[in-house]
Amino acid sequence: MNKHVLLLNGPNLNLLGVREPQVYGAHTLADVELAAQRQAEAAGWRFSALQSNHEGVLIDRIHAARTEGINAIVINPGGLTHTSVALRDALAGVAIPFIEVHISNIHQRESFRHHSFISALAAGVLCGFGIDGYRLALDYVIQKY
Ligand code: CA2
Repeated sequence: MNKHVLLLNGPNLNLLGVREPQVYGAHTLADVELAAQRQAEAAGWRFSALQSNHEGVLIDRIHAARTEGINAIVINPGGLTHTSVALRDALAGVAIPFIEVHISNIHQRESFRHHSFISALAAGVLCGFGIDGYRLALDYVIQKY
């Protein structure tokens, strides 16, 4: 059976390409998801994606990923990165390898963005590469898992 990767995006990332292009660039979330789908499928992987503005929806999707046999997760949790013990517990609970992606360099920004509740559990963390971070994360997933 083909390997399966899940791309998750958290709160407000539906606004990509619509607001704050100086921080997050001009590409939309649909552009990001389509490019990731093409990249995954070209490598023979199955691809699923979800963006939600709701913490519990993301947590439920992570739980479902375990029963579906998802092999790896690429996640940009948005602002939940800096606040959510519950999201961290969900990722720890399913024990699926994941890569944490941030479009902006969170370390160049406000100090409250410098801490991530999930980084210590991540296989790797990419930040500051713009939307290329998603492609780089997926490259790694495809060669590693
Ligand atoms: O740099 C990232 O990818 C972030 O995860 C984005 C989050 C922010 O809270 C993190 O600190 C870093 C915010 C997502 C909001 O996305 C927007 C996109 C376009 C316009 C407005 C918000």
